[in-house]
Amino acid sequence: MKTKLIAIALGMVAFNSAQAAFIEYGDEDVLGTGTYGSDPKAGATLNGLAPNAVTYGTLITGHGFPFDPSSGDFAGTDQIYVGSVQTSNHDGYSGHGGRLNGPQMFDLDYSSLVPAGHMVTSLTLGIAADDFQNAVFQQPYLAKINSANAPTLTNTLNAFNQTGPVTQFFTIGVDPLGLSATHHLSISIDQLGDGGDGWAVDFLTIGVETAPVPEPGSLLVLGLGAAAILRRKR
Ligand SMILES: [Ca+2]
Ligand SMILES: [Ca+2]
Repeated sequence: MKTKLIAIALGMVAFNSAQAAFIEYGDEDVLGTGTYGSDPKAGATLNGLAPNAVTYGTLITGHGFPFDPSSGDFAGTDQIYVGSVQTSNHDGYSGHGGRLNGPQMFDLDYSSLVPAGHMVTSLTLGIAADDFQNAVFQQPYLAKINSANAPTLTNTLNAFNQTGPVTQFFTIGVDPLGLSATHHLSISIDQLGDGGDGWAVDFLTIGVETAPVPEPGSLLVLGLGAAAILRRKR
């Protein structure tokens, strides 16, 4: 867990008055099978995406399988999943003994990116997606964000043909109106159909932009102060 915290710290971009930063959850290790040839996030927008906008990393990385998470891996990453109800096998992942039934759940805490008195004005979610093959096997995925159906995320996952297996990072803009006051984002990914097309996630990111929340109380104090100064000047 210590290494994960260090990774999160290193993933944070310095943030000051601009109040824009991102956190990385999990490690960039191609599901524990190796290393990327270059930054897998390059080409994707990590912060400031409009709701439901989608961008992709340019790097597509093939790798060996199967794999299992190492101790200390961020919960839900580097783990092969199949549907919550699996009645068939379409790929190597779906027959791996170490697979888990969905839904794959992520709890992403981004509270460290939201200064006191600020509100989130944009949130950009990044996912290093692996071996999503609905385009081939026609067993659709269903994704939820904060327990609500997330059509754009679902459609993005369902459009992949990651036969190989290959991994590719993408980002998606999440509507700030659907965010939690606790500044945690919960992600759920399951597979419908026969559940027999295995998948995995290598790492995730969250980028947020924030702005100060106008406080009526402080505005009142400022107004009274200004009035007092004006009175003194008379
Ligand atoms: Ca698959
Ligand atoms: Ca990983």
